[in-house]
Amino acid sequence: MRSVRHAQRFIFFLVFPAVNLDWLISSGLIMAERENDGAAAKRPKTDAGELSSDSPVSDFKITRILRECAREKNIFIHGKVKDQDAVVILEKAPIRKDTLSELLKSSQLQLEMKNDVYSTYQLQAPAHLNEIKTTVICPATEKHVKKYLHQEVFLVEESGEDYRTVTLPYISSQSFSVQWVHNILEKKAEADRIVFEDPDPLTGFVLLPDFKWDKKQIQDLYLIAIVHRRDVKSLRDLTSEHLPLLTNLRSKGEDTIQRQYGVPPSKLRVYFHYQPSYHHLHVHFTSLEYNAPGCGVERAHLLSDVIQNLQADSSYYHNRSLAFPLRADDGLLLKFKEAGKL
Ligand code: M7G
Repeated sequence: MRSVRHAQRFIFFLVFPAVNLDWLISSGLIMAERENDGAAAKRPKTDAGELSSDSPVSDFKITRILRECAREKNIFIHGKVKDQDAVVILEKAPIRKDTLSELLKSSQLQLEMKNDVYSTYQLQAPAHLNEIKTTVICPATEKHVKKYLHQEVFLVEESGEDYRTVTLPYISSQSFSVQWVHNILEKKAEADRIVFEDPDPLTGFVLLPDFKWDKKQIQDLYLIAIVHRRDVKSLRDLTSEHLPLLTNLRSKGEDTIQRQYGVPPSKLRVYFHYQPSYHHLHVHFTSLEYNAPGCGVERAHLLSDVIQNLQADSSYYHNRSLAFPLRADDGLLLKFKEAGKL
C-alpha cells in the first residue's frame, strides 16, 4: 500500500513539481505521515493557519532598516512593539505554479507603458495570491538585531585550541537562547509541524520545517533536524561516538523527505553550520535548487563529509582548524582580536 502511495506521489511531483503542499495534504492526495502518530494526537495544537486577530505588526514602530535586498525581495526592520524591541522580516513569497491561472484570470492589470511589441503592467493580485511571509522576533535582543544588520564580515580560522580557550568561554555566556529548540523537543511549540520523530534519547531527532520555509513550494524546501541529545553544541563536539546518531539522522531524514515531499537525496543539501547561531546540534536539509543563506563553503559542512571525517579520525573536529565568518561587531571577533588571532 505504502509503495503504491509513494509511486503515485512520485509521478504527481514529476508532473507538478511546484504544487502547494498544504493543499495536497488537505486534499488527501498526500498523507501527512508521522512516525509517532499516537503521540502527535496528544500534542497541544498551535493556532497556525488561523488569521491572527492580535497582530504584532500593526503596533510596530519602525526604528531603522537593518538590511534589504531588492533581488531577494526581503527587508529586515528593527523597531518597537509597544515598548519592546522587535525585528520584523518581510519577504515576498515566490510565485506559485499551482495558482498561476487563477492569478492571471482574477487580477487587474494596470498599463505602465506600451512600445511596439513591448508592454509593461502592474498586476494587482487578489490578497490571497499576494502574501508576504512575515517573521516577528519580539522581544528581540541586541544580538538578534546585530544578526540581521548588514555588516562587514571577516573570516577567522579557529584551531581546536582556539575553540577551547576563546570560542567556548564566549559562546557559553553569550549564545542565543535555545529555548525555542527545547520547546520543539518537548512539544510545547510547533508540535503540529513535526514531520518525523525518532524518540531515541541518544540517536533520535525531530524533523520539521525551518521557519525560513513557508512550505508552499518545493523549490526552496528547508527542514531542520534537531537531535534529542542536549550535550552536543556543534560540529566541534562530534566524535566517532556520535556516528550512530549522524547516520540515523541522514538515513531517516532523507527517507522522510523523499516520502513526504517527493524530493530524493540527490536533490538535497544536508549540512551543519559552523558556527551555528544556536548551540544545540541540528542539521539543515535544503533543496539543492535553493541557494539557502549560509550554504556557502565558509559556513556549511556537508553531513556526509562529517561522517567520513569522523570515520577516518574520531578527534577530527576536536583538533582541526575550522574557518568561519564573523560580523564586524560580533563579540567573538573582538575576542579573537584580543587573543592576537586576527
Ligand atoms: P543556525 O545555523 O543555528 O543559525 O540554524 P542561522 O539562523 O544563523 O542559520 C538554525 C536554524 O533554525 C535556521 O535555519 C533558522 O531559520 C531555524 N530557526 C530558528 N528559529 C528561532 C526557529 C524556530 O523558532 N522554529 C523553526 N522551525 N526554525 C527556527
